[in-house]
Amino acid sequence: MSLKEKFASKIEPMRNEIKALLKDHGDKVISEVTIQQAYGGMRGVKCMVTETSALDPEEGIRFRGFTIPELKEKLPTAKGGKEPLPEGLFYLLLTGELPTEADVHAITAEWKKRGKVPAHTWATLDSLPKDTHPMTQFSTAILSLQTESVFAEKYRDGISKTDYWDPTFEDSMNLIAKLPAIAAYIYRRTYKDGKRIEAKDDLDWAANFAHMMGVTEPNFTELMRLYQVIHSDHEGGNVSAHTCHLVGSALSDAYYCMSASMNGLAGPLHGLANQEVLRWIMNVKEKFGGVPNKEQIKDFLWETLNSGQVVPGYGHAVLRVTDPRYMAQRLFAQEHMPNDELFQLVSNIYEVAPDVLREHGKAKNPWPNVDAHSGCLLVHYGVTEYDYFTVLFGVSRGLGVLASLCWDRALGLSIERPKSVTTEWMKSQV
Ligand code: CMX
Repeated sequence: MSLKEKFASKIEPMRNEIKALLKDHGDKVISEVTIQQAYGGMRGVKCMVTETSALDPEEGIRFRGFTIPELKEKLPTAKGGKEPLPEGLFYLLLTGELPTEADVHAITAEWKKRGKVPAHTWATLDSLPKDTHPMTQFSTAILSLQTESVFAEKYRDGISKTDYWDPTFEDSMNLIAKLPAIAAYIYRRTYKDGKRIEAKDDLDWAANFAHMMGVTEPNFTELMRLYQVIHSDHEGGNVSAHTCHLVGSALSDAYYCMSASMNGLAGPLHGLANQEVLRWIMNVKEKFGGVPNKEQIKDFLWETLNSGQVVPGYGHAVLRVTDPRYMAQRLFAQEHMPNDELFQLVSNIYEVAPDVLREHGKAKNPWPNVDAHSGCLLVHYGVTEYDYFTVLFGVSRGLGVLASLCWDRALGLSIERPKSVTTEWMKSQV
């Protein structure tokens, strides 16, 4: 059964399940909202549904019920490789089932077939100054692809609401297929010779991404597979996922949604934190004229906090433990680059920063998140241009937010329109 057929087979039972839930228990109260939450980013308010993954504060992320170590064990890998293939993760996110090797190969082939980027997207990128931030380039290129939207065309022609999922699936598959080539070209034009490297027929999606970036070290290819899996999804309330869902709720197509999602990921409190971590590390090295010792790291952490800045890569809105995505990357480093100078520095920061943040007393979670670790792995393989790092995150995030968008349309979720109130109204309540 193809991925599309499998997804289609899941829709009707899920619709019926939700219909029954709403009929029998639609009035059940699942969350209350305080004034603090209304001003404080709605933290903890349960008011949206995302099927693809769930985040437990004490345990971390589960993708359709599976932890990262479980995914590493259960998802198909490339021949000779050990890391899970992102194709398999996408299958899991979309269908809720683990794929077979054949399912994964079929997706690799499908994305290859859909991977050709139209000339006007290359021209759009070429029209931007080379020093345009890579995330601006990425979001702009994705938006330029909106000309290809099957959903927009079908909607214009008059499609039934029950069929929205079909062109949304087509748009999502077409877009995911093109993301690596676009992201790789942004890397080539911003930092390298500006020439595009064509995809190879015998490579999987993440391996082709590495190849098109021009980074051929086999362990980097493995890193890319792992990286693309673990950055994909973090339940629905984070800025990039929520933005995709919100924009999609107006029936904007997958290209509008994904471009908007990437604009949210580009914020320094969200995905851009991975570049900020590296910038912070370079600053600390520069200040102390080399690799700093733990005392010097501690001093620099305090200097950062006392100047009113956040320590990038630490803290989280939901997590209250070390991010399992951090741990997955740490394990990769321990296996492949135990003596790497930057990895050791990242490890030393890990030993010092939680105590400093606890003493500082503001952050509810003093532990590192995913972004604290990714940069040192990339630099090890020569991808040193840290302003680019969030694009790598963005390609991966596409897998999660677009799988969710397909479900949003399959379930016919409503246009999002929460009620806002004024401070005057708030005051009238107390
Ligand atoms: N350094 C300094 N202060 C921090 C902090 C950090 N790493 N993390 C939280 N705080 C501060 C907050 O800014 C907040 O201060 P105010 O009361 O002055 O507003 C206070 O501690 C309480 O915040 P919180 O409830 O613990 O955290 P939030 O849910 O508000 O924010 C996050 C979460 C991730 C934005 C925050 O921890 C942060 O800014 N971290 C650094 C940036 C970062 O690494 N972002 C990446 C997150 C992962 C991702 O999305 O990619």
